[in-house]
Amino acid sequence: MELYFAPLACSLATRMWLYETGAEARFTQVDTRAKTVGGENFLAINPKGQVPTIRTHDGEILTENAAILQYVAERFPGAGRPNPHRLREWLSFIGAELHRGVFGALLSPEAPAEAKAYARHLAKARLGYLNDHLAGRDFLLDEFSVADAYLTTVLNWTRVAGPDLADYPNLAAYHGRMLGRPAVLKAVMEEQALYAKAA
Ligand SMILES: N[C@@H](CCC(=O)N[C@@H](CS)C(=O)NCC(=O)O)C(=O)O
Repeated sequence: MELYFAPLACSLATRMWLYETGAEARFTQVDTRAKTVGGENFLAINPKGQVPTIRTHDGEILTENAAILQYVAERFPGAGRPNPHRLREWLSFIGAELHRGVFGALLSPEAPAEAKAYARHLAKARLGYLNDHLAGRDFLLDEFSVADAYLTTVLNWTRVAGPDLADYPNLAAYHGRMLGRPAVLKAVMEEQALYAKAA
């Protein structure tokens, strides 16, 4: 399969899982601002112009984090067998409530100050909920899953956009633990280098 990605964007979650499971994949960098890939029109591949996008083993184009992360989790299972309903529940929460609902505005150069203030207000309840859930737990589910890869990717953005994870001690400890996983660290380090090169 092929992963279309942008450095340190949400597509990083899929890379983390591919490294975690040792899956073979091709990684193709997209310029999400210019909507190009290798100088060609990325919109011809994904009309939404967003990453992650994958070309599956059947040659089909698949989009949306929740769908892609479930695809790679099924195709390349990890050590655990997460309850599929709970996995979908977490992927929906992270995607809708946290990724788009909070960081969509916090990271956007176009979002007005009011939108960012409202996102910071929403973040309190959502990060608070995660902080409570992670009390005494190592992972969102029983073992490391694609939901942890997605949440780790989103929490990385707090370093540039806030809020300060120090206000959420269980979440801060979780984020540190996840970044200590060799596959996660390798994915982050590689994309940090690509990000710096593209800047
Ligand atoms: N609903 C999409 C959102 C994906 C998304 O927000 N991707 C961002 C990077 S993190 C992107 O491609 N932004 C460029 C754009 O929206 O034009 C999903 O869950 O996959």
